[in-house]
Amino acid sequence: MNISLSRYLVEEQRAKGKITPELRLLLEVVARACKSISHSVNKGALGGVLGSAGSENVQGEVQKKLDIIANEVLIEANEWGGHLAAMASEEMDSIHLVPNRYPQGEYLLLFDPLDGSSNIDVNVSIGTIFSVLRKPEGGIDVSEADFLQAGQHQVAAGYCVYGPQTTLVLTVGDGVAMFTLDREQGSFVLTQEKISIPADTKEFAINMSNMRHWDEPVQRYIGECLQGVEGPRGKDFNMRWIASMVADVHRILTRGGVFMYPWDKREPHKPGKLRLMYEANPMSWLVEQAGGAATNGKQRILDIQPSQLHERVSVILGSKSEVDRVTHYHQSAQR
Ligand code: P6P
Repeated sequence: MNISLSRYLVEEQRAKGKITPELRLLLEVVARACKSISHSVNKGALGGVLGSAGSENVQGEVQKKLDIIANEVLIEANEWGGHLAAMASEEMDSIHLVPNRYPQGEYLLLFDPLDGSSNIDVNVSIGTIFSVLRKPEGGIDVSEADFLQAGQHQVAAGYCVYGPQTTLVLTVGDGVAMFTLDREQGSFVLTQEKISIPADTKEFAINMSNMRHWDEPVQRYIGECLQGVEGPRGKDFNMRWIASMVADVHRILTRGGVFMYPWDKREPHKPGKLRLMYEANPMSWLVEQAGGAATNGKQRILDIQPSQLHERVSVILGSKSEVDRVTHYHQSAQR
């Protein structure tokens, strides 16, 4: 018998008390927004939604039409429910307060509305990433500072991958569950729970074109993988790089692997390319909840105390023994 997202959330609340009615409403609204985004994405050229919007986001990146559509869908879906105090998005410079005409809730929602935008026009999987924090006690108006909480304080995190299937992947701190969109019913159906990432793997995901710019520990790790069975690892490795974090992380949650977007010397002042608050933190919690690990090479990503809403971070996540090895190489290089 099919278990819907709503039933899963109600039964999680009954069993573990981790999902207040407001959090359940929040997650159901986000899931409904992802269904709507999936519908627009799947239309592609037929919906006139491909190509650039002719504008730039806070990161100085060209915005695709679908980036803006996805952002607007998430904002509109989450304003009226009374479960949220404010939202933050990769596509918006500053936080978005819930308008005064609606009641304010106790949660903060952060999202990358459409991650992997460079893949939109070439029909490769993309996705929405979201993270939920609790608004700090006290204080009347929400400020950006209220969002600057380490990833370990998340109360929910997940993503929706728009690929051959539209799959919602979610954790509230009690393991990772996957829901596949049943388009006839128009609902997300539980298709896997208690996801577990194999500790060992033979598959790494990194953009090899940046190899000459990496720091020594990453050069060492990837160099050893490339030496294969004759090298120090004693086995051959495979490589995947979809250039869509949601798709690469989904593969790792499904069959293991290690994903790396490390610091490199192209822009030495930036700690990495990926954003901490709404890409690395939600993905790191999901990976840890599935038995994997996630560091920036030096420390656990979920322990990083953010200082800016859009700050970037170096990301190494996935199968625990591989992440531990890369982190060990960084630590011995530091010594
Ligand atoms: P590159 C997509 O733009 C993204 O933020 C991640 O989803 C992805 O892993 C990475 O950037 C791809 O970066 O430099 O390989 O294009």
